[in-house]
Amino acid sequence: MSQQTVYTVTGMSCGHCAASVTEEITALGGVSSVEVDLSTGAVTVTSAGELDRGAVADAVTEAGYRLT
Ligand SMILES: [Cu+2]
Repeated sequence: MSQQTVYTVTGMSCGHCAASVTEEITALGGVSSVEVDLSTGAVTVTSAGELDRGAVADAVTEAGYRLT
């Protein structure tokens, strides 16, 4: 069963930022889609099961941004 979680990421300003965050989060196991809203920083992640928030935070940090 897939589930959606909305995270807020600060520091993204353009499509490249969104692409980096999307790439890093997509690399986490079980993630089927990532949608980024640049105007709000909302990142909607669809995954097969519950994601570990710490792992998502690490992925966002890896991309160069911060999970709030
Ligand atoms: Cu950017």
